Amino acid sequence: MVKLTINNREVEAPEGSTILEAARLNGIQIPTLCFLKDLTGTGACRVCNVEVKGARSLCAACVYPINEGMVVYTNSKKALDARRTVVELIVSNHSKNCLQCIRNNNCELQRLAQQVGIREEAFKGEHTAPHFDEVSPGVVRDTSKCVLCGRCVAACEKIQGLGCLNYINRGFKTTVGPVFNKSLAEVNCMQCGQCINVCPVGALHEKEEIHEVIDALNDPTKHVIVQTAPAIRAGLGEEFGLPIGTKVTGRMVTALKLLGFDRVYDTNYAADLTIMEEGYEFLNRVQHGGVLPMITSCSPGWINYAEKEYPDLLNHLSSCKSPHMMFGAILKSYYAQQKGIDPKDIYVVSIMPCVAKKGEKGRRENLTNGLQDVDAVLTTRELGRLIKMYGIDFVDLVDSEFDQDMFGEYSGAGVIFGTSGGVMEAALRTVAEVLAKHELKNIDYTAVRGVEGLKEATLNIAGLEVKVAVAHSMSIAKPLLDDIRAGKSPYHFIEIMGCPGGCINGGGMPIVSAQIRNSGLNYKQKRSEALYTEDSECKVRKSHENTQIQELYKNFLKEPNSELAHELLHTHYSK
Ligand code: HC1
Ligand code: SF4
Repeated sequence: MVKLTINNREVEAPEGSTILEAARLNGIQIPTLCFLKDLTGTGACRVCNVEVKGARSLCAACVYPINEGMVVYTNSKKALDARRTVVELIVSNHSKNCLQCIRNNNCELQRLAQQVGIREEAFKGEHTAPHFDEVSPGVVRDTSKCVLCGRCVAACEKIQGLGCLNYINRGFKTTVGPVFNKSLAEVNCMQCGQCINVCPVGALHEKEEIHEVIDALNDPTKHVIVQTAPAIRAGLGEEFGLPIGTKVTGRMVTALKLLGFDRVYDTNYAADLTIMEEGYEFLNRVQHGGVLPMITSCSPGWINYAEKEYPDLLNHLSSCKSPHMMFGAILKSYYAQQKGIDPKDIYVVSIMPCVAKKGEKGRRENLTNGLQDVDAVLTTRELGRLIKMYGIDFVDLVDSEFDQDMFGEYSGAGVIFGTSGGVMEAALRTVAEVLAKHELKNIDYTAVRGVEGLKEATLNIAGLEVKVAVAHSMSIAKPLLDDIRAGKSPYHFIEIMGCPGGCINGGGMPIVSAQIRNSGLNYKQKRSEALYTEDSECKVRKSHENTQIQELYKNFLKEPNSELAHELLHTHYSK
């Protein structure tokens, strides 16, 4: 341990710590803007300037290492003045239309300006020429708000290994964007939205569809159905100040009913349907010499990546559409028939933790009889905004149940789809039982659980050795894909999700502030636990035991992977 003095207090911190880490460890907060634990730490913004006795100038606490006997003042007049000037300079080049900004009241620059005591516009003058890009299906980039912190640059590079964003130009013209300031639609952006989640301001955000949904809700000719992804219940509460990991399933359903949706269903039902289709597809590939390893296909960010980066491996991807798209296809076929509604009058809204789902819904490969399976996708954050717009007091709502007719049942397997490893575990619960031909008691595949790193397992299923792997984010998936390409992958089945931790950390989930991220709280784990808790409480925990799924096959689809199932529930990919 190293002994030093911060603000006249003797403190200790492990060798190799920065001043920022040592201070935080001892309960002393130094404001930052560009710093994000495990992602950045370059001293780019200089907000964390502190005075170090004997040093010739102020030091950036996030990069300056501590040493024995060091004397630091985080709040000397010199440090406070410098910090305020740095923030004033950042604010001077920031479009200050806070009232219209999507991040109003949830903006780190707003908080920082308040914290350092900015009361007037200190530097007036020219602004760097702004650039507004809303061409890609899900992500909007507005450089007039960008503070050049580099957090999005690090997210794209380190999490996805893509490097779609970087600093461009020099000096006053410096901005952050794709090469040559192209649109995100023109580069290899997978639309994961991880850059949005780390942006401290409103420079990156999802393309909003709230007003299209409000129009549909007010159109008497439309039968408007909403479905909610598994991860929403584990995050929506955060939009209303509830602690991370609070499960709000019942309150969410009540809110959706108050918003006026004609039916409120859970995508979990369709996750069970996906397992039937995907599980049998896997069995088929194993038993008939099909292409292995088979890779899951429910994460559209991953699909975008695969199409652009590994087009030669597309035959490894399951042909299954993702659960919410399957649900949309069933609603506009079977449900429409049963209820006597013209499919054109059914408007399906998916509440998703994901930004890439906004693009997935419009893919031409996913059209059924010329219609989109899903008409609008709102992120968890957008649903939060919609609920606030309607003046609904979310925290005090009582619980309600999803509509039960036709698609109201779901298994615990469907719930855990929303966290990394969940799709694999759900599939194994069904595949193992189909192969074993009898009921299996141990259905908790804990080896594939967890929100960090690559997970692998070798399972003996009815005498068959099955090797599986679970990867979330492309930096983890890439080595697996390179092995497949090189013909040396040992696996039979791989789950790949675009976002680290899976959908519970999707690009449409509530923003987790730098303060919380830097505190070391494992917010992904907290959200994930909410889903495993719901799984353990479910009476039915295997997709094939969902009786309403059994009825759907009996009355409509006939059997998994039938011709009709293929027509409605499967897709293909484009090179
Ligand atoms: Fe997901 Fe899925 S689990 S992709 O991770 O397969 O987004 O939550 O909705 O469709 O069910 C996301 C979550 C989600 C689909 C399901
Ligand atoms: Fe990179 Fe994902 Fe952002 Fe695209 S959406 S720029 S892939 S982090």
